Formats: sequence, structure tokens, C-alpha cells
Amino acid sequence: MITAKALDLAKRLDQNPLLKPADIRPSNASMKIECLLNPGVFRFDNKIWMLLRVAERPEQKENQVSFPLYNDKGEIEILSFDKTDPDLDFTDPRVIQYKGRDYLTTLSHLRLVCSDDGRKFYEPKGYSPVFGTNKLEAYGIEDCRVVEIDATYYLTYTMVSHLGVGVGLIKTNDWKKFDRAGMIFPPHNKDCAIFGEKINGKYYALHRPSSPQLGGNYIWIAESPDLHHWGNHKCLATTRQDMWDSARVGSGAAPIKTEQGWLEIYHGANDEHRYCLGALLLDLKDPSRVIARSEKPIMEPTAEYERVGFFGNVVFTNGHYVDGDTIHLYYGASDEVICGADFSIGEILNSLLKQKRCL
Ligand code: MAN
Repeated sequence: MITAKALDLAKRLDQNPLLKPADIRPSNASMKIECLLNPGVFRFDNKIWMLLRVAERPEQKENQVSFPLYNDKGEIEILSFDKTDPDLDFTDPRVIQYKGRDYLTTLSHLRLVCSDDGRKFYEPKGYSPVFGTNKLEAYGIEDCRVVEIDATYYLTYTMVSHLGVGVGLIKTNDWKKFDRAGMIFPPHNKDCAIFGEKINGKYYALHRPSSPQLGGNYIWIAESPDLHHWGNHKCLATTRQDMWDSARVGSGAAPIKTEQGWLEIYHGANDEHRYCLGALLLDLKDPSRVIARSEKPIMEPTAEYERVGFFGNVVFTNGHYVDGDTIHLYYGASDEVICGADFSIGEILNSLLKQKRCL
């Protein structure tokens, strides 16, 4: 077996982790930030920006599990359960099951930070956090992808509530006024990345519906005339038995246009919930056609901060910016801290073209 290090193409930044929960202020005094995760990334106003997912809950008391959610009036409510309650399952640090109903252990919102050098990030004045606002976001909003098309930024993010997990769309030009377009992919769906330009006159998006019986957690592609109405769905990449992406796959940020095709960095997890990154190469003119797919991950959770944390053994990305041959990729490590790594597009393409039979 080839070792993880031999194929890991990521050049991790020396400054990692770039941001930890203690670096950011909670949204209000009664909350504690447990995790910073999975940022969307974009360029704006000559700076590099991240739209972080900030996951909060109240300080935990011994023998109790407490977590926030929005009630019907849009106010934050705290639910608490006794750890000894036999109806409670809190074995997964991310979710709680109580009497057949699922809750999340933290409530997430999105927070803007920016940087001049892509390493030192700070919260700029005058930019507000983005919170969940409606019933479909009662358990928060998560993992936002950002794509710029004709000077408008399109945010695709996960809307979470007891009604399910779906994809929401927000538009903005200035990061101060947000036009909320509602849910564009209904439950169960997440990991939606819109392509940065039209192909054959149509918009395209990768998305990840989940089917509990037939099918699975697979990456699909859809087309749209207007970014709101999506159709002609096709399955692009399934999970692969006995491989690193055997349990779930989902897209990262917007695909990168290269001469060889659209390059998409995606995440894959196995049954042990170990999250790695791999790459897909899609046909330039027909992105529903997969040309190549990573046999081995291009990045695995190997650094200490990727192996140990709120939910260990996770590298998860949904944000990057590209400069020449370099992908400056930002990622959530062990669902707790924000990190950066650089990749060479040429190196990823070389690795893919050598193993293209591996769809
Ligand atoms: C899911 C999402 C991500 C998270 C991973 C790993 O895919 O909730 O936000 O990073 O699980 O826990």
C-alpha cells in the first residue's frame, strides 16, 4: 500500500492553524465558539476573504448537553438534556438524537474575515455576520461556497432545520446587503458549488443529494437558465467500495477551468468518517462527463491539527482562490480550526491523468 504522505500533494502553510475558535468573538455573550469550519473564499476590494462557519453553543455544564436553536419567532432558544437520560444519544459530537428526533450540538452562522497576504486574517469593521433567518435555518447555516459571476457574488450554503438539510442561495455585490433567494435544492441536499461561468449558454452546479436506500451520498450536476431553477440532473461521481471515499463524496468550491478540463477538488469519507480530498476532471464543453478521478486522496488528515480536534481526522474544503498554477486552498481541520494549503494545478492534473481509469 502507498503511504498517505507519498501522494499528499498539499503544501500546508507554516502558519497553520490560521484561525482557532479563541481568535473570533462569539456572536453574543452567552455563547462560546466551539468550532471554526469550512470557509468559502473569494477576492474583493483587493483582499482575500473567507466566509467562516462559526459553530457556537453555551458553555457546557457537567452532566448536561445544552445547545442553541432558533425558535419560531427567530430568537435563540437553549435546549438542555441530562446526559443520563436513556433516550439521549450523544455519541457523535456533532449531532444529538433524542426520542427519535435529531438536533445539532452547535448552531452555526457565517462570519467574514479578510487578509492582505492570505495568511493573517482579521474581522473587518462594518461587515455583519450572516445568520439563519427562517424556519428552514432553525438549526443554522453552514459550509458556504462563494462564486463571483459578473461582479455579483453567489453564496450557496447548507440550510439546516428539523425539516431537513437543503441548499440556500444568497446574492450580494458589496457584502453588506444580502438578497436571500431561499432554498434552491430541497432536502436532503448540500455541498453545492456553482461554476463561475456559463457553459453552452447555461449555468451549472455540482450538488449532493442523499438517498438512504437506493443510491447514496453522490455528487450530481444540474443546469439552470437563471441560477434559481435547476434541472437535467445527472449523477457525476458515486462512492467507491473499499476506497477512501467509500461512504460519502461531496464537491468543494467552484470547479477551476484548466486546458485539460474543469478541475474539482472534492471531499470523500469512509465508514470511519475519515475525510480526505480528491480531484475530479470534467469535460470542458460537457461537464457532466468525468474524464478522470483521483484513485488516492490528494490530501489526507495527517497533521496533528487535522487528526485531533472537535471531530478528528477531517480535512474539508469549500473555498480557494487561484493564482496562476497555484490553488490557495482553505479548509476546516478536525472540524475545529481553519487552515490553508497550496496545490499546484499541474501536479494535480498529472496525478489525475496517470490514473484516469479510476472513475
Ligand atoms: C459534514 C458537514 C461538514 C463537516 C463534515 C465532517 O460533511 O457537516 O461541515 O466538516 O461533515 O464532520
